[in-house]
Amino acid sequence: MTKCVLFVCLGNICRSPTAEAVMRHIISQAGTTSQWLVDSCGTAGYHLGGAPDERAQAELAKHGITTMHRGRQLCKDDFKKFDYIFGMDEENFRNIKSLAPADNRAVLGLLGEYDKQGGKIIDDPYYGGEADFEEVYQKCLRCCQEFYRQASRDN
Ligand code: WE7
Repeated sequence: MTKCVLFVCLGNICRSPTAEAVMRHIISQAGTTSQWLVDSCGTAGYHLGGAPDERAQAELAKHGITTMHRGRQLCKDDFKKFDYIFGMDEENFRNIKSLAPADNRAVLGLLGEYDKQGGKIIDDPYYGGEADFEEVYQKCLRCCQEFYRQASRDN
């Protein structure tokens, strides 16, 4: 069975496309691409069709990862399509829950819950600098690795 995971942030240009690209990379390295559907989106529709932020792309490139993602907004159908929907911060999480249908069966959570180094919140780097994008990348990497391990165990 295909495992379907959706990463969600505010604008879908920094954190969630980073998480998506990192997750794709992990899956590709493991040779399990055919078993997964991975995507990202924003709670806002501010960057529809746009490429990820240059700073997020530069951070990914440092680690040999590229992304072809284009911005899109979270919609009701996502709750039918995805098994896991992860927000980056509490505001994302509130917005995800408020769009969820009454009969929602997708697992809704924070990606940061998978961080063994604590944290829980993956902060918005939009008004930050390179160090903030680096931190986003490292958190996404730790969390996606741990999520991949857990999701691969319970089939
Ligand atoms: C962001 C953002 C992020 C903030 N990515 N934007 Cl200027 C704006 C207005 C509505 C929706 C979006 Cl998405 C954006 C552009 C894109 N990560 N973070 N804006 C942000 C952060 C803190 C306080 C205020 C804002 C607009």
